[in-house]
Amino acid sequence: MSGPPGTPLAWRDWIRSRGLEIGFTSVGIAAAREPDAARERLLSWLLRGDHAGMAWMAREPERRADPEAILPGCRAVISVSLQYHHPDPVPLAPGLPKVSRYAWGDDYHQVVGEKLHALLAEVQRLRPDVRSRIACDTSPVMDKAFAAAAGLGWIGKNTCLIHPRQGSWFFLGSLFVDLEIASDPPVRDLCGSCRRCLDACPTGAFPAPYQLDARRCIAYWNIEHRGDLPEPWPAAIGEWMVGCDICQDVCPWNRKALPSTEPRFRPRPGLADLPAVRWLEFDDAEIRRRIRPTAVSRIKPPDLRRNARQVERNRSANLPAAGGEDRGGANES
Ligand code: B12
Ligand code: SF4
Ligand code: SF4
Repeated sequence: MSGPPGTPLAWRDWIRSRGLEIGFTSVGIAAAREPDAARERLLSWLLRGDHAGMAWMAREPERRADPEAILPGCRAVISVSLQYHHPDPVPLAPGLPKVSRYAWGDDYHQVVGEKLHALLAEVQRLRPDVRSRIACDTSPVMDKAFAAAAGLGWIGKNTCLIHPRQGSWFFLGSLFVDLEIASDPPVRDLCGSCRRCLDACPTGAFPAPYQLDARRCIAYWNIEHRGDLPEPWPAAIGEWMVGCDICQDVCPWNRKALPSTEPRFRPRPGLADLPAVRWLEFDDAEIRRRIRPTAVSRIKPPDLRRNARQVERNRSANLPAAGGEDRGGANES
């Protein structure tokens, strides 16, 4: 192209096609204003204490949905998604601890972050004066609310962003810019009367549709909580060593979810394919070496060992009584 696109609409088309070339699954644009009711919902979530021990979620909550606070002079939010779904059966083999799909490959902060920098470089090649702020779960920004406003999907009753063709196995990132770009229309909520996720959650983490109480979520306890697990969580995590996928596994929109084309999200050997007892044999340095390139590195080595030990106990406790099928239920012991 000889010069930069001449209109906000032309910028949108140009940015979308550059983003798709860089490898994003979807690229959408949200107007530079607070997504509808996002701030109110975040404040009520915090007031109820649904953020559990994630004190960092309560820091500057009014900034998280405010583009002007995130980037003074912001004129558009470029929202991106990157599919991580690899329909590989390895981590589902019998006897292995359960590791959520999002953690099978390389760390998404790194992969999505690199691609966002590449997209920004493309924009700045044509308009070097464009100011920006990049976010991918790395700063206080409501990635889902902006992605919903940018038409990348709808926030489902399980509180994940869902796309009609991609399902919900994707990561999100946001690029705030002071460039005028035409925005995309939102996608309508297609949950309808379905309530599979609400009924399938083994620990009752959804007090209501579209509302997640992290105090009752396995993914909170085995990823975010430091130190011993309080009762009833040792048994309630079931066989989940890292995160939990149940409320997405049951979602009908994930039945035909697109496979990921990102090679770095392929399951890494020596991680989700290891029996839980192996993690108990490793010292901190060896655990760090194995998890450093992945999103599991959010979990400290002693806490990963804690999870592995508990998963092993839950598995042995479950084998004779429940035929090994009653996985992850609360208060089993
Ligand atoms: C804190 C956090 C968690 C917490 C809390 C989860 C949560 N739902 O809030 C815990 C540790 C439990 C968690 C778990 C997971 N997380 Co997380 N997490 C985040 C983080 C850092 C902030 C999310 C947030 O702002 N929560 C606060 C609440 C208020 O916001 P909310 O979820 O948008 O919820 C409100 C809306 O749903 C709203 N709402 C929206 N529409 C509607 C409509 C109606 C009618 C109503 C009434 C309400 C409503 O009401 C809710 C308030 O109650 C984001 C990254 C980021 N910076 O945004 C990643 C993020 C949400 N997580 C992500 C992932 C992948 C996961 C896991 C799948 C990992 C795993 N396998 O273990 C699970 C999924 C669990 C689940 N069902 O959500 C992805 C989600 C991608 C996607 N497709 O949606 C994100 C976006 C990271 C990323 N950059 O890709 N996570
Ligand atoms: S991630 Fe697991 S525990 Fe958390 S809400 Fe979903 S099904 Fe429930
Ligand atoms: S399982 Fe059903 S209710 Fe839950 S998010 Fe998926 S479509 Fe919506």
